[in-house]
Order: sequence, then C-alpha cells, then structure tokens
Amino acid sequence: MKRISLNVNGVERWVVADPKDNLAHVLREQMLLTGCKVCCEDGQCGACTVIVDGKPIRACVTSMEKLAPTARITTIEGIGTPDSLHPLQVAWMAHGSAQCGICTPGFIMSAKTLLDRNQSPTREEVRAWFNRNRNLCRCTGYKPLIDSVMDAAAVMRGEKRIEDLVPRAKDDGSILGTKYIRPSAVAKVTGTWDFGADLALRMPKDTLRLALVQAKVSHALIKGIDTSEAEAMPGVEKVITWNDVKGKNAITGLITFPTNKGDGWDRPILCKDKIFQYGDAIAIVAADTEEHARAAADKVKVELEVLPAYMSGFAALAPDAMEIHPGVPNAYYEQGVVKGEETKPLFEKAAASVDITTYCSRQPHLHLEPDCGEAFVDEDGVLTILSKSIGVHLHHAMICPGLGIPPEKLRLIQNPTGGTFGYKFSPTMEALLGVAALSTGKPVSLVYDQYQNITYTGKRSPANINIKLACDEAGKLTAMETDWWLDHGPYSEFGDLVTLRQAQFTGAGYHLENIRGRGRTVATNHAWGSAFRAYGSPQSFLASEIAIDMLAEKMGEDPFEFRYKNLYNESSTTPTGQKPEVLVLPQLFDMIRPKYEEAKKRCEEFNAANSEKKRGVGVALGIYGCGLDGPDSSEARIEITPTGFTVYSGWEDHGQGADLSALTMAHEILRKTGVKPEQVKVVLADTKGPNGGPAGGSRSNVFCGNAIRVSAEMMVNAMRKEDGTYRTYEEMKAENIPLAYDGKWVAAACTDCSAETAQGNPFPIYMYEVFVPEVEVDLETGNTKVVKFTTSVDVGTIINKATVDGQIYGGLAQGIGLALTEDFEDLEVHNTLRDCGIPYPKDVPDDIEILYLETPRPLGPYGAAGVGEAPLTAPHPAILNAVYNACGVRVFRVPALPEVIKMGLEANAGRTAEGARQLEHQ
Ligand code: MCN
Ligand code: FES
Ligand code: FES
Repeated sequence: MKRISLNVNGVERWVVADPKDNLAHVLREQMLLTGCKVCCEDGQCGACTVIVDGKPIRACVTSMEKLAPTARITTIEGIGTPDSLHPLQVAWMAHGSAQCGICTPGFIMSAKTLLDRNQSPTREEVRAWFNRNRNLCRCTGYKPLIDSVMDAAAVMRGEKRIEDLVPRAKDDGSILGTKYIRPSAVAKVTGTWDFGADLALRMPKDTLRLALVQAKVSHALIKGIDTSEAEAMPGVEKVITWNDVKGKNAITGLITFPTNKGDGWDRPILCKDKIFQYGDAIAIVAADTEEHARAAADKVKVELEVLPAYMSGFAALAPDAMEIHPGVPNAYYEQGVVKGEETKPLFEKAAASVDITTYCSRQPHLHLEPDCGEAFVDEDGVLTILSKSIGVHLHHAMICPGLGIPPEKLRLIQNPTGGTFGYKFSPTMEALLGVAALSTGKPVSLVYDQYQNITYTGKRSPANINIKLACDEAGKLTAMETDWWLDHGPYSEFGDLVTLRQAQFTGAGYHLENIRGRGRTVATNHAWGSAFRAYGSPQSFLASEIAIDMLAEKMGEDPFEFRYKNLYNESSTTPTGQKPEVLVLPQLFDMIRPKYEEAKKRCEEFNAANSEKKRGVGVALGIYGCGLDGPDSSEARIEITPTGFTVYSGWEDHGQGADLSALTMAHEILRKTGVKPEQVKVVLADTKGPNGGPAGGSRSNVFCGNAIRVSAEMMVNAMRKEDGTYRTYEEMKAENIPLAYDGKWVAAACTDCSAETAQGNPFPIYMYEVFVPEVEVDLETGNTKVVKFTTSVDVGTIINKATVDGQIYGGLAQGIGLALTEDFEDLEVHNTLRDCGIPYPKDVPDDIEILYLETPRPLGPYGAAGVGEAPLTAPHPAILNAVYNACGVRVFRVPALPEVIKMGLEANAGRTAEGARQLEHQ
C-alpha cells in the first residue's frame, strides 16, 4: 500500500492504494468515480478510457505505479455536468449514440482527446482513432458515434450552435417520429447512469460479495463437494451449495409444448449430481470482499467423474451418445412442417432445384457489460433481486419454485443494463443471488468478469439445415423441403420455440405454398441456447437465402430479379399459412433496385481495375414477427400526479430505448391535456408494477406500446370535461375520479403453430427488410470486408427516428460479425471479446444507407411494428452471396473466416486449372 497523490478532474486528491492496482479499480472502488466503466479488464474494449495528460488511456491496464507523479487525470465526471455539457455529450445525446450507454464515457473521453488535438478530423480519421484506441460498441454500429464527433467538432469550430444539435418536438408538441432525446441520455453521457456493477459499489456496508465455484469440464458426475477449506478462508461468511436451496433447486423453462420429451426442470440452480456444461455453478462463496470470495471459491474441492462431452449436435445425435439428461433422448423435441401439396412430385417435375446444407454458428452476444446483480430481503420480507433481466415477470415464474418461496415474497427489478441482445431472456444469476440472500440473510452482489460472462451465459443455438428448393420453367418457386437440427446446449428452456422458428422463417418472404419439413431440438454439453436478437431466423435465412441465390443462378437469372418475381403476393401466405398483415416486399425491392444496380456497376468497375482484390454485391430478404408466438398480451398503468403523469410499464430496457419509447407512446395521447414530455415520468420493469411481458421478440413497441396507448386513452377520457377541456390533477381529486388507469392489449387473433404442421397465426405484425451489402475479398488471403451496406426497411410508423436508425446500424454490425468473424465454439479460444470476433470500428463500414418505407400496421400503436430484430435476420446470407458474387466462392456456414474463403479460392483455382487441362486434352 502507498499514499498516492492524484490530480483528478483538476483537483489534487490523495488515496492509499496498492501501487500494483490498476487505475480503473482505484477510480471506481476507492474514489467512486464510476463513470469509468469496466467491461473487459484487458485493454480490449475502451470502456474504461480516461484522459491522462491529454492522452486516452485504458485505465484497466494502467497500474498506479506507472502513473507519473505529476499526471493529470480527467474522467467523464470532469468534462461536463447536466447543466453544462461538453459538445460531445450533447452530440452523443442528439444522435442516439448512447443506446445502452456502457461504452459512452469511454468513447467520449477518447473523442475528446482527438478533438483537443484536431478540431477538423475527417470521418476516416475519427474511425481510425477509435479503432486504434480499441473503443468497442456493440449497440450502434459506430456510424452514429462518428456523426456525433463530427457535429461536436463543428460546434467547437464555431460552425454550429450547440442548441442546433438538440432535436425538438414538432410544432404541435408531438414527439412521435422525431429524434427526441431519451430521458436516460443525460445520465449516460455524464457517466452517472449506474449499471449493476456501479450499484454494487453503492450497496450497504454489510453487503456480502459473491463468487461462484464453477465447473471446469463440460460433462461429469459430481461425487462430492468439500467446502471445509473454503469456509476457513479470510472474510468468508458462508459457502452455499445445493443443500442450502429450499425449493426445487431448478429453473423451469416453462415448456409449453406437450410434445417435448423432457419435463422442463432440467436446469439446476446449484448442481447436485451432475455437471451439464462448462461453467455450471456448483457452489457460491459469500464473503466480505470480492477478492476474498474468489480466493475461497478456488478452495472448494469438487470430486468429479468426467463423462464424454457432446459439444455439438453431430456428437449428441451419434447412435452411441449417452443421454445428457438420463431418461430423456438428446433429440427431445420434434417440429414438423406440412403446408400445401406433397412436395416430392413437385421436385420430380421441377425445372431446377437445389439441395444444400447450411450451418449457422453459436454466435456469442458480446454485450459489453458483464452479467451482474444484487439481492436483498426488504423490510416486508420480500426477496428483491436486481439484475439485467429483460423479462422480470417471466423470470419471476421461472425461478420462484426453485427458490422455494411464495410468489408474493419475490420481486424482480431491472437494473440499468449495458446491452443483452437477448441473452437475458434467460435468467442467468437471478436464482443464485436469491439463494445467497436468503441463506445468508444479508444483501449480496455478484459481478461476473468478462471471461465468466462469455463462457457462462447462453448463446445462439447453432442449426444445421438441409434445404431443397424447386422452381418451374418460369422460375416460380414450387416446393421446399427442409430437415434440420438445432443444438440447444443442455437446458431446454425455450428450445422448442427456437426449433419452431426454423419452420416459421425458412423460405419466408416468398410465394411458396408447398412445404414439407422436420426438425429436432438436440441437447448437447455446449453453452445453453438462449434468445439472441432475431432468435431463430438467422439460421433459417442462411439456408433459404443462399438456396434461392443458387436457384436463380441455375435458372440463369439475376438473384435480385429472381427473388422479386417470387415475393409474397396478394394470394400468398407465410410458411405457417398466415396471411401477411401488409404487402411491402415488392415496394422494398423497388426502392432498393437502383442502389443494387449502382452497386453492381461499381463492383464491375472496381474489378476491371484490380486483380488482387475483387468486389461483389449480394442480396437477401429478412422477416421477423413481433410477439412471443401465439397468444400474447401486455399491461401498463398511467397515473396523474401533481406535476404531470407517471407511466408504469414492464418494458425492459436492454439499451434499445424503452424509456423514450414508453414516454412517446404515452405523450402522443396525453399531450391533448397540454402536458410536455418532460412532465411525464417513466417507471419500468419491476414485478411490483404491470406485467408488460419480456422485451424479446421485438414485441415491446407493439405490445407495451399499445398497452401504454390504451392506458393513456383511458386517462384522457377520464380527464375530459364536457366542454372539451381537461381536468387538472386537483380537479380529478376533488371530483373523486380515479387517478390511475390500467391498460391492457391482447393479440386476439394470434394462434399457436401446431407441432406437426407448424401451421398457425403466430404473430400479429411482421417486420420486413432487404439487405444489399458490397464486399471486397482479398484473393490472396481470403480476407473479406463489407465496404458498403444498403438496406430497405419497413417497420411501420417510426416512433423515434434516432432509435430506429440506431437499431438498424447496430443490428447490421452484428450481422457483419455473424457473417465473417464471430463465434463461440472453442472454449480455449473464444473467451474474450476480441477472440470471439467482435467487430471493431474498422470492421463495419461507415457507408450504411437505410431506405425507409413506413407502411402503417393496422394493429400497431400509431401504425408501428417493432424493429430490434429485423436487421439481424438476414444480413449474413446477403454477405455470403456477395462473397460468391465477388470471387465465386460459395460458403455455406458462418463465420466465413478468411481461411475458409481462401480454401474455396484455392479449390476454384484447382478446378479452373483442371478444367483448362481437360480442355487441352480434348
Ligand atoms: N421503435 C420505433 N419505431 C418502430 C419500431 C420500434 O421507434 N416502428 C423503437 C421502440 O420504441 C424501441 C426500439 O425501437 O425503442 C425497439 O423496439 P422493439 O423492436 O419493439 O424491441 P423491444 O423494445 O422489445 O426490444 C427488444 C429488441 C430485441 S428482441 C433485442 S434482442 C434487442 C433489441 O431490441 N437487444 C438490444 N435492441 C437492442 N438494442 C440495444 N442497444 N441493446 C440490446 O441488447
Ligand atoms: Fe478497460 Fe475494457 S479496456 S475495461
Ligand atoms: Fe455502445 Fe451499448 S451503446 S455498447
């Protein structure tokens, strides 16, 4: 320990710290300057960037002893306050650049050092700067961040006024469809938005810090757990095992399909007899500090009998594979598709057909904020769990029986959340926090490091899909056959649903009336399958959007026009036999056609001038439903207060902007009373409040939005006087009129899809998108980059323009990662953000063009659909189709790593040489 003088934000201060400790730790934990966020603790993400003597420094890898005694440190807390914001902070808010906000302070600090040196950077210079300083963002696709820096620079040069950056309400006071700023933006850009790890530092003194004892193998029997040495370690309060769990000690997946062969209670809270996957929690150590808890966790001895690990669907389906859950076959759910005529005769008389197999990877979510949470028992004896949950009511039902407490004694609240992209549709640590708080009787906190976060949270379920597609002489699709399996890891929660998604979306978008297919959900010992943005559809579209490209080629037609003539028409139904709610695909194709033609020309010109690199353009369409599948509903409540209104909604915020959305949905009706947006307060995601349903399936804008709209209408109706004016709060009270209104919205016409045929009407509303990327392939190395991305999108009426733009940019960036770099397969390799292939700024093009069609949806609030998942439905087959167009290499699996493309190039070259030889012999 050493007494160290630090100049922080212009003030000389003293700390007593370990010189070996890192600056981020000291700033956060000793000085409580939690605007310095820590996500990777490995110099990979830039979230912890602070300024030291004018340079951007990653504080997590800067030890205290490395700091010069004269070092002047600036943190986000030192560059602006809510009343006096730096131009970068205003620009960040104005462009919706703080989505989840976990990366925001780091980016702003990094950008400040650039603008302090150069007030006129080019966009490329800004991108290169962020890339060099390892600033990562998983939400925005980077483009809005560059826009923000350019605008801030213009303000600093005196060319723009800061107030001109701030989007305004329309003349009539409405904020619908504007770029109005989200209520949480000021806190996010000033570093005061307290994420779970920040909150952990602000918990009461007696809070116990938790560490997990986790499995280091993927499949084993537990023969014994010895906690004695750990219990004697310094600071340890308790070592908790399965024996301390009062309930069923299992998390239920709420299986809704009677055809599932398991009972849904296959995921232990704390493992008792068996390890099912790497990282499984075996015990929890509760201690006075995190360091003590982790040190003691290392001393828990677990005796194991290691079993063969089935790390893929291929392995788990092998005839000699043992049952991962004894008594339940590894292929535990089957889904059929039966639509229209028998397909076999149609294939026999087809003019052309293709038969391919595609494999979509175990894409990791790579949200930057590691999983974290807190729990305590409140003064009413209610166990209260704070976490990143994006389904507080859902998780309540999933974990309550396992904990063994009555439902009314459990409350879940969502913390400010640094991105989830769906992994938090599954409960992660909620039950562990609950068990620890109950068994110690003290408040607890648990914060994963990035390694735990990556290795022990759910992933996208890999799917292996065989698809056959046929067309007639006119190039019209006649039949499709599919056969697939989906590797869902060891836990069945929602496994049936993602298997059903293959039936719902493979071949979607086309007039395709005859389909036969069969798929299975397979248990393996790899990471458990959780929801991931566009849930299930990237697997489907990888198959059908490559197959249709190949069929077009067989028919000698342009892939764009071949698709165009096969799109949904007035008489079409979806693969599940549902009539599309709007017909927009032809218009989306018409809008983007000129861009496609320009792109083809650009690529031809580039290719004529270059021999070492080749460019190509691809196309794919993507569709996704808004809703949970079948019957679904949402509730909300609006209360009038002396100063305005409070909106209560279950709308969980991953970073997509639920606060602003709930405000906009309510204000659009409430504004009739003269209320301003800033007078409407929003309270979200608490099981004590209304059940909005989970923020998954791009459903919240439609479902929570409608429920809020209904509540607002009820409120306004109650406030309306006979003369058409509105009562005040005081008048409502004086007249004894209720002050709060509960709205509910139900998707009344939706029905479940059958397990045998997949036929049904699962979603009330769909989102539609067409993807046209341009790629450049290095013929020597196989290295591929996306140089431009154009997309046309219909997500109904736009509720907030900055939000929707941001959702699309961010989703496309994840699609680029999915196509080219991201994976979670090898536990030895894929365990950091960088090694899992997360795209840095240089990996995502700045040239992204979005063309909007706003077709109002009859059932959408103000005509809106959702948007979150549309951009990740099918950007990756579009990219693979572009790779083929560029260099003739067909890749059938993602990620299409350089070595895969290189192998294809070499094989093609071999084939070409062989062909030339054969010609010579003729
Ligand atoms: N929206 C809009 N106008 C429309 C449609 C939507 O302004 N016509 C806005 C909504 O008001 C909302 C956002 O777009 O702010 C997304 O709406 P919606 O598609 O209904 O999705 P949810 O609110 O239910 O959010 C979940 C969705 C999903 S399923 C994942 S996964 C996801 C996503 O959104 N994860 C995200 N977006 C994310 N964005 C960030 N930054 N971080 C994540 O983890
Ligand atoms: Fe420091 Fe990631 S670079 S937390
Ligand atoms: Fe950048 Fe979420 S806003 S990671």
